[in-house]
Amino acid sequence: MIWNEEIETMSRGDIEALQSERLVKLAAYVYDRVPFYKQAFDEAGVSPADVKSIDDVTKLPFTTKEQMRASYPFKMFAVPMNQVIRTHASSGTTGKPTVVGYTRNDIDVWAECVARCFGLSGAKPGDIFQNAYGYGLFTGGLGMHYGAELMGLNTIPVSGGNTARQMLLLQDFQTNIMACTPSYSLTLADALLGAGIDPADLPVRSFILGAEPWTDVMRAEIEQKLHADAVNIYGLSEIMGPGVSNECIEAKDGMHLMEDHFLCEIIDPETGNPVAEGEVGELVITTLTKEAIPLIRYRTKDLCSITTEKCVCGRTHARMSRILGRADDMLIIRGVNVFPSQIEATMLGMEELSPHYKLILSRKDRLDTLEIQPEVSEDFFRAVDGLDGLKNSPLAKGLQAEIEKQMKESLLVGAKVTLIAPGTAPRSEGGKIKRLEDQR
Ligand code: DLL
Repeated sequence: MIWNEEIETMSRGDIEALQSERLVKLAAYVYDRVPFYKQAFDEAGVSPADVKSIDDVTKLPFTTKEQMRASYPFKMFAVPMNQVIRTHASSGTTGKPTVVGYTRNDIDVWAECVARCFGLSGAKPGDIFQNAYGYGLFTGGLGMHYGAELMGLNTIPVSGGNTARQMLLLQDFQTNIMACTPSYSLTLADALLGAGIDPADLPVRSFILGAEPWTDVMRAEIEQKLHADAVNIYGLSEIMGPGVSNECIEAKDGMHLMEDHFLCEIIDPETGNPVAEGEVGELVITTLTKEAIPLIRYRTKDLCSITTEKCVCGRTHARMSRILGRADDMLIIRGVNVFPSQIEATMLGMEELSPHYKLILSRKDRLDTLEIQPEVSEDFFRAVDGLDGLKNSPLAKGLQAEIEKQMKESLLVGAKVTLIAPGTAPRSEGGKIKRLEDQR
């Protein structure tokens, strides 16, 4: 179902007019209320009066995660603290977390965006929704929760992890819609199959998967194992949380952006200049309606492309592609840019492998080297007679050579491949998965 027909099917002209009207207001709002933006506008030599339409957005300065960190915890808030009714923070693997606040209106807008995502994912009022994103400072749990309640779903706030309980609820509560990370959906699929539960017997129709990169090959595997649709949801805490965009179940071909609330650009991450429609670059988002922490041209570091081409579902909002990598976790191996998603896409097509793997980056003689450790399937492990065979058998050596060859073709740089036994690569225990070990 289309949750908000009027907004989601607006003409492109009307969307852009609404965005322009909101951008004009936003420029004045941040200039007056956030000292950080007053200074940034002044330094860029731009005043709110220069902003007359969305075409003027490129005159405005960028905002980076580093700048948000430097304003820890509340310096970028645009409203008095007594108007902030919720605070979330990103986990932040290095240094201080990034803190974001929400006014009551921000929470309502967020719920509206997420309700649209449920519509996009094939949910309808009355469905039973098992929410396996983590509740807490992470935006996944509570973000999905409010949107689900707004749509009128029976919302089960089970949170992340605890696979035995997830399986129990799936069966006993007869869940129709489930949300979790894509890597966790595979953990769950394996646990269900391992326990002799056939997912085809469960009434789950859709899995709403996001918060980490995944691929279409992985989607095929998830859908086949879980007998349900797997749709992609995108978001980030700095901008709002989940619900910035979501694929429609009809096309599963790009995530519709909530363009009435977010003005999105794709830029060349090196030069900062806009790229042509359809080209890959860094996603930059301006929040058009956020009150507590409005952001101007936030550099997400997520690499993707955007299209405004018509979609079969009837919605008119632009679609962004899958996230193809991050401008900052891009691996540079001997001068070649390598994205973990490329490595994954190459391996996921091979039936001798499970969808799990580990990457190890090390430095030898000042040269960066990449080692890929794909986990083999149970069948393959049996065929080579266990661990010894995995190291020494001609069958395993052949597979290893084949993967090395394919990697070289797709990554344009050599990588060492070491096959590992089933069950030994990292698994998601409920949240985002960490596959890269950087030993440099
Ligand atoms: O991960 C918000 C979220 C929760 C999105 C639940 C979807 C579902 P952060 O923890 O701030 O917020 O991480 C944001 O995760 O910049 C991307 O690099 C990555 N990411 C999020 N969704 C996707 C996706 C939440 N569908 C960062 N595909 C973003 C690829 C994603 N990467």
